[in-house]
Amino acid sequence: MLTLHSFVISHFSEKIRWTLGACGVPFREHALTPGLHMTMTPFIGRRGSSVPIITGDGLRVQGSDRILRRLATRGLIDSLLPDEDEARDELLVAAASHEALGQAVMRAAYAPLIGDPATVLRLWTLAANPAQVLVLKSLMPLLLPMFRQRFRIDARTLAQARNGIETTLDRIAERRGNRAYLGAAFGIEDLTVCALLAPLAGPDAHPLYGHAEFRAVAADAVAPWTRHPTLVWVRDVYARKRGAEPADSALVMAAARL
Ligand SMILES: N[C@@H](CCC(=O)N[C@@H](CS)C(=O)NCC(=O)O)C(=O)O
Repeated sequence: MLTLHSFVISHFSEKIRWTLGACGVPFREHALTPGLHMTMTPFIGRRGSSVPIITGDGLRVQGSDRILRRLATRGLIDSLLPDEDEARDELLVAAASHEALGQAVMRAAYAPLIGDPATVLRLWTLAANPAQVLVLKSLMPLLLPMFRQRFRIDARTLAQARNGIETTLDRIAERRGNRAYLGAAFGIEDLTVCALLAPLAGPDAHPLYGHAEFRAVAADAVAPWTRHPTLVWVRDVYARKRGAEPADSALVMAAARL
């Protein structure tokens, strides 16, 4: 069986979690604790420290777009792709083109929290055991400045991130027009865009991003766009397509601790 190594709060992990669920691919989720993950992910994925990573069934793939390609090659995500080879490749390239959106959402969501270590600790320890909580708490004064520097969360990059998000929200709305999806049917690009925007959209159908506590934490970051047609669309797609998480999933258990 596949294992998805994730953070429960990671939207790039949500992209793969949703994909596997939507395609009926059996998997278990190994939810790591942000901040402490760096002692494990370089050895699990061998391409740096980031999640998501997929292992099992002969696979060891790190990076959500690389994961999608490998799953596609194995014919595991056919229901989110067109039949013809060329069109499949084009759609995977289109999905991968939203990497910058994911990074911008990450910066915009964390920027208001960087001066609030208690909230960051709460979000990062949603899947942690008590010992990990203690260790992370003691490391916070060291980790937060490192995190801020490594992911370049400063006034200039925040302004760029917010501009990028706004442009993308408008562009997606324009491209979609009155259609239900970006393509002729729900596909991997729709899922990618919706997963990467979900921390801002706060869809009811997502146990964590739709949780009142999470929405309150994200409120500052989302404020200008709460009613933007693209975020309204994301909530709608989640309602129609996301499917329920199993009651014993890492995500549901994390949401119960929020
Ligand atoms: N391009 C990567 C981006 C993944 C990414 O930025 N993941 C974040 C969590 S949302 C992460 O793991 N950050 C911690 C790190 O890089 O060590 C992908 O598509 O998987």
